[in-house]
Amino acid sequence: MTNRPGDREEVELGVKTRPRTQRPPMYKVLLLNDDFTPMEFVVHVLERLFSMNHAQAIEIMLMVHRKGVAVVGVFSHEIAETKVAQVMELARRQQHPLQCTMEKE
Ligand code: TYC
Repeated sequence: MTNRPGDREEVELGVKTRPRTQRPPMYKVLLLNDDFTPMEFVVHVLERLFSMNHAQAIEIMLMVHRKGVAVVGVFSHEIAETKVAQVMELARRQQHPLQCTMEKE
């Protein structure tokens, strides 16, 4: 027979235990606009580090250029940190002031 609320067994066992699967928090990687980094360099970064095709990379670069910021990907904490570091390193090497950050989704 099935238990009804208030039945002895359910009272003893307590509220139904639902197994919870823990999903790791995800992090947005954000690219910030500035007045100096060349558009072609930003497109190159998006293609190389964020696996975008040329058309997608241009579209996202222009979104950053117009709006000031855009999400360029969502990753686990470790991958997001690596992406941010890679963007900053490529920019630093070319002496561009491009900024990239991450935030919890
Ligand atoms: N605003 C830059 C320019 O006019 C282009 C640019 C786009 C820079 C996106 C940074 O994240 C950026 N050359």
